[in-house]
Amino acid sequence: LARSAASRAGMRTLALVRLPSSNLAEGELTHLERTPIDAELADTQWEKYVAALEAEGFTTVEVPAADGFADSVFVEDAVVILDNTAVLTSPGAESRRGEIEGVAAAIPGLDLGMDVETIELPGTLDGGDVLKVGRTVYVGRGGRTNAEGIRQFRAIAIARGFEVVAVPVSRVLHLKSAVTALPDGTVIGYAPLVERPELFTRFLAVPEETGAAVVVLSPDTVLMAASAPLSAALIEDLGYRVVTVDISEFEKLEGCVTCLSVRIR
Ligand code: CIR
Repeated sequence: LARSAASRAGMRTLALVRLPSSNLAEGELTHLERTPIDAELADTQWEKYVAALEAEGFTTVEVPAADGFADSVFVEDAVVILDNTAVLTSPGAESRRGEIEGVAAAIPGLDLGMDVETIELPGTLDGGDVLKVGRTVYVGRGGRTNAEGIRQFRAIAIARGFEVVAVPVSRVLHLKSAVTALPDGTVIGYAPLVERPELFTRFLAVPEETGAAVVVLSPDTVLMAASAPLSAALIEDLGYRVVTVDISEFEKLEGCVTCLSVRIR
């Protein structure tokens, strides 16, 4: 039985995931040209992504599929977890607003007694723009998240003892397309896409764009995309174990490893 350090330590490790919609290929594109999506391969990659989380000790919970919502597989954008509070987001892309209902309905079923807060229009905020590093929450202000969304989010986060730092994002879709954080809090990113690296306490540049995204699986293990072998090698050199998954079909839609799940500890 594969059990991660996190689960051995008795930490709660749930991950929300959502089955790809049958119209996945019609997902939103902002910075990339549309290229054909192999839907069958996407389903296989998704299953392997879910299997990788489970192999590392996560219990995955499937949010009922939102068929017809092409981007619904990117479930991270719909909800942000702050301790015991689920913040339902207000997607910046109109085509994605219908994704929230199903995620909202799934929260009570987790049986965690979570508080629920919501970001309301005209505020917009995508979960992909929210990066938590300890008690600091970086929020990207860009194409999907607006100032009013950040204002609402800040009030929710500050009330729960988090510090909120807003970061401009214009070169990529979401803040977390450009930067994520290692278990020790070092923020990693692909420098040409990071506008203000000095906003992060510790910043480390990685050599590939898709190498900027890691999912923390435990204090010593991260999940990365197979498309970033040089970045994976760099992170292994820092003493981490790197688990890789091929998510090529989701990368064609500007998705990365983080956005395919919501981790709840
Ligand atoms: C979108 O444009 O909304 C989707 N095609 C991709 C969303 C990726 N989400 C993320 O990085 N958090």
